[in-house]
Amino acid sequence: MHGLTSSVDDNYLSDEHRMLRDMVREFADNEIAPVAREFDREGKFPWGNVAKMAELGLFGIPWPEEYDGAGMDVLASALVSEELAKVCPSHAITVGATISLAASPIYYFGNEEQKQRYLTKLARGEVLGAFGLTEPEAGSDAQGTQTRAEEKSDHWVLNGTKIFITNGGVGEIFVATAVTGRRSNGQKEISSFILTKETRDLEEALAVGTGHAVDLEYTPGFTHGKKEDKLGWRASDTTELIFEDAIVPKENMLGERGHGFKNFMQTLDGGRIGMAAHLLGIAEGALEQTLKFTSERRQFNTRICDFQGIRFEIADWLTRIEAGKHLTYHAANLRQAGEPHSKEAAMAKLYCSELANWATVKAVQFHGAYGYTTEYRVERLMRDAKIGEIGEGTSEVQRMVIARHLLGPETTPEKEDA
Ligand code: COS
Repeated sequence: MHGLTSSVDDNYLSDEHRMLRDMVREFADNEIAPVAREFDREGKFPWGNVAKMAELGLFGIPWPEEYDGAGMDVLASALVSEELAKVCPSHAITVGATISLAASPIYYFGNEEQKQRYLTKLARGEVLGAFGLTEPEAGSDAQGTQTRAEEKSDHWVLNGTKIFITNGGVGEIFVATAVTGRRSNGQKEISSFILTKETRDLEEALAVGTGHAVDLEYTPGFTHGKKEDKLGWRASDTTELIFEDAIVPKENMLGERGHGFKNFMQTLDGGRIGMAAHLLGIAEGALEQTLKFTSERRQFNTRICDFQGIRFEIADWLTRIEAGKHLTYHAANLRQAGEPHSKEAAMAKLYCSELANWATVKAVQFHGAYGYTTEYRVERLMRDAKIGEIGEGTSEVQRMVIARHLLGPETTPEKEDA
């Protein structure tokens, strides 16, 4: 943290990690902090900074150099999310969703040709990407997907709608799930596909030289829907994805037929680590702002950070941040090592989402009426924190995942009868 050191960092971070962290920190302070409030207020997508982040190589951090990445690791990618989210969670999720949700399934489940064609573009930040899982009838129950893919001789025809998709309008490369048939046990057979479309903001993308690839063949029948007007993450782009007889070539199936659900669950295991880091960053950003404010603000002729009521809360805050770091960095290292990490990712995400929400409410409280105005960053961080308990699996879903590791699947009377 600015002005504070964490011994947790000493345990986990290499010199390369520290250099990356410091570089992103400097970029966020110099380039993002001055404009974050305006982009939030206007709900405007920060194309100029996206181009700068692409130039810094932030979109390719965990991918091998052969795919135009930086050849670093999952922890490095988490550090990028953490540093960006301290200053502007909207910027952080724009990068995070491209890495964890679009590039990641292509890296882990794609064939060589798909990696060369799509992953390289995402890794360079040449275009943004997204992941289509959630549907009107498939939120927490991700297997409830109703998007269908019908097999033809040399292509698939997709019909359906995905909702609440980060980077949905601005992105060009997407991975999405669809039902391709029935399994022998009668359950839906879910597969995943790579689809492409032109960015909605073509003019802005061309102006900054990022966000549009001239050599992508777009998927006919695939478009984005309405842009959501949100409580937080206001400078990030959230839209529907619409497939109307979308024609996807056979070679764009991602991974094996019928493995789409599992592949997406594994993708979300990684996404949850990125989100944990993001939420940790929000809690740290809110603490930094609060330390600054409470050591300058005086009441009753005393710096307000000298009141015990504030000191004790700040002590808890720092303690929780250190605990959140252990959970998050540990989960990142397990994923990097190819070890099981669903439970650890869920724990990190659950813990850090509750931490970010607790911390930002405290931050606003300790800023008093100032904290309730848009002049101070903490009100934006408080609004941005809320999605942490909802997106990439609600806190209830994280608890389901963690409990299943201890207790196995839930049995209900209907399931026992069946
Ligand atoms: N990695 C690999 N495989 C996994 C997995 C994981 N993390 N989680 C589940 N699976 C597999 C299971 O092993 C099971 O395989 P078999 O059919 O071979 O037995 C299959 O997937 C179905 O698993 P399960 O029965 O646990 O699925 P459920 O329908 O009960 O759903 C939850 C599990 C609720 C955890 C899942 O639907 C979920 O994560 N929902 C939230 C979705 C979400 O986060 N959405 C936000 C998207 S915003 S980017």
